[in-house]
Amino acid sequence: MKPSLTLYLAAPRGFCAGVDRAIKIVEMALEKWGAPVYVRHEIVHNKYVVDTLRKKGAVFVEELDECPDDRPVIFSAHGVPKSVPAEAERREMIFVDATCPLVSKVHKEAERHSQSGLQMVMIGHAGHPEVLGTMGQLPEGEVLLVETVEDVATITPRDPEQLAFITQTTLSVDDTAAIVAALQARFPAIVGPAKEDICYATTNRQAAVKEMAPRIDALLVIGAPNSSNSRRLVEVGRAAGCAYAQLVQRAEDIDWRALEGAKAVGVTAGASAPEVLIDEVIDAFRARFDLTVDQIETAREDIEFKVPRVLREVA
Ligand code: 2E4
Ligand code: SF4
Repeated sequence: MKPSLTLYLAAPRGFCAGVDRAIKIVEMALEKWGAPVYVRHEIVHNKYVVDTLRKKGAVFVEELDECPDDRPVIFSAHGVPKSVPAEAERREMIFVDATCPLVSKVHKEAERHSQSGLQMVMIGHAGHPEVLGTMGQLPEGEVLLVETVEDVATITPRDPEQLAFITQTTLSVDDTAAIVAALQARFPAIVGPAKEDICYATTNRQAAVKEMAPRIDALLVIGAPNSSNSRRLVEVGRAAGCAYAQLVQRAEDIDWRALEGAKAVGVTAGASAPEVLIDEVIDAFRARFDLTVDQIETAREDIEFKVPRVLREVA
């Protein structure tokens, strides 16, 4: 007799429109130009996705100087500093930018504020490729980074009256609200978006986790350790009262002993985790439990982003 267990699947979960588009761009580039196609940085932060594309002929590198001049290169969904397309142009390379349009929107926001004479404060995680890409839209020193509420007290802007803020798209909605409040308290004149620049997919996945938290004994988030939005889902689960919330890349990572005695487990997936990995996790549960699967849906998503024009004629 297997023990009984209810698995709650969060909805929305997994791929967002920006990830879907970025993966399509690599696939279409391989069709149009043949292999190898170079990709600067993991197209999205998921080993399964990267390994699958590698088998089709994508070559993943960290920097442009690892690419030859005569093969196409794709920039990852997280965005790139301005210096990267500039260098690709100088080398007369074929390049396709797979930056999510919602990240590009933040890039444009930063430029617009800077052109009107404001210095930027970016809320985000140091070293993350999206943060490097967004800060790299402006000259060095034009963007001050804050990661925490405490950091707000330490920054020294040129003119506290001439400031604007932008954010990374994958932050915790609640943590960011606290940082924005601290910025507004210290710099009352600071200009910014209505709330922050966290995208719809990040917001929706966090809301679904909050909704399921009171019903579950444990939460599993399918995603990679370098995936910011996935890691935030674990934190949101813990903050919402889930004593056990864990990031897993694959079913083989599940710590079954930690789930002993659990009657209800929640499963969600970061924006870069494909649905096959969710299916794999469900199958692993089914092998061990008398399983009931239920979905907790808090929003529907129907956003799609077009691929760049250069790839549109590819079937
Ligand atoms: C681009 C922007 O940013 P994060 O580490 O969450 O990236 P990941 O590749 O896991 O997710 C897709 C993505 C890409 C999210 N925002
Ligand atoms: Fe774009 Fe949001 Fe997806 Fe990031 S998580 S790729 S910003 S839609």
